[in-house]
Amino acid sequence: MTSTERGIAAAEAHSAHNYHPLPVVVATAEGAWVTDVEGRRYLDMLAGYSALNFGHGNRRLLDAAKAQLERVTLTSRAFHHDRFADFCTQLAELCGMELVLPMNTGAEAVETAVKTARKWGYKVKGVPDGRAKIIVADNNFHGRTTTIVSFSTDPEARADFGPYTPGFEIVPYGDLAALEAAVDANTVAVLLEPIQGEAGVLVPPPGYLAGVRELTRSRNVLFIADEIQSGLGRTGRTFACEHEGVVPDMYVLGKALGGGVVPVSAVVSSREVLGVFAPGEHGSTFGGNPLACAVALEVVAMLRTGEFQQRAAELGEHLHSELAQLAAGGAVTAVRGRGLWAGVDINPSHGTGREISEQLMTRGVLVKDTHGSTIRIAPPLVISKEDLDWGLDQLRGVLEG
Ligand code: IF1
Repeated sequence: MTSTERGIAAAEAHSAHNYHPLPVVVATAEGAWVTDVEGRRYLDMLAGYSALNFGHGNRRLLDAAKAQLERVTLTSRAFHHDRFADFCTQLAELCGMELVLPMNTGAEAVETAVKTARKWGYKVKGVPDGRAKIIVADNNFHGRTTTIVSFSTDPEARADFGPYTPGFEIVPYGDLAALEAAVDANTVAVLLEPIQGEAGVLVPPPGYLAGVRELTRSRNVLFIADEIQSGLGRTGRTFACEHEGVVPDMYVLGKALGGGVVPVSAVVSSREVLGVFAPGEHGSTFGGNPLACAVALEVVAMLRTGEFQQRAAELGEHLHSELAQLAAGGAVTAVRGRGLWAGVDINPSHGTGREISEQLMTRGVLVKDTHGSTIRIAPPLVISKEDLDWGLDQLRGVLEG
């Protein structure tokens, strides 16, 4: 057996099979490249589903983490620590908001957003207790907790996990009329991904997000933007909402906020909204811990200059023009996305998304298929143009081979 086969067999022998990973065992990584246990190198065009926007082994993030490791890593929120105030202040400033509630994973931040919206509904809007409604979009992906999968439309994510949490209504993504019809006196929030990731990098129709913003403002409903995957530079702006000139009532952040070094997530909003919490009403053992704050502070500092956003915008233009040419050839039936983020629908005659991913892996490129024959492309924002072009050459080779 090769060391790859040994590694896979050992993993499969002692772990739940809730994933079907590609047959590659990564050992080290740097920038946009990973190296497997046999020394083979791969261009990483998934970037941890956009957690690794700043690349593997980002020197600034590792230095920030290493320095903090030697100082203090966890206090719990039972006490203050000396990185917390700066983290909250600087993240709130980056978002143009007033308050931060730090958590760890994206799903925890989404759950926090749901609890915040409900409590705001009861205490500020005056919705009768227990009657709060939150409107979500079909084909959403907001995480894997039982409440979050309660409003999923993906049978794979939802089946066999009931009984489901009530209080959610699903409307078609991009359909403003359907959303308007669904808003009623008990609606406390609309929760949307500004671009739907798992659904295949679906960009909503122009004007949709602005319409949601106007509708929610006029009906005293919170607009919650789940920017866990779309945010922090991926689309060429700090937030995907910016492409439509929209500022939501609440940002839900995760993934790249921890730079792929530590899990860091947060809900960022106004004092009116996040001010509904009193001590003891919500929390987390690790939420806002010193190590997380140290890394996230460095992420915020890197985003403040706009260089990563600019890079994603410029290289993204190139990515999408190259992919458009592939589409012209018929091997690709559709391309969607913004910045360094694309959903590529492969002509099924060339294989499923999984088969294309496997063929790309043999050529030294790592991507992840989503549903059916769609692959997503989301490299670290630090990828060089040469490496991006090399990766696209491998995709071209698989499709034309
Ligand atoms: C898996 C998908 C992507 C997210 C958005 C919240 C979360 C996610 C917009 C929850 C997480 C991850 C989860 C991971 C694969 C990946 C994923 F395929 F599941 F849907 F990216 F598209 N909001 N997405 O994208 O954040 O709790 O995971 O930190 O579950 O397989 P998390």
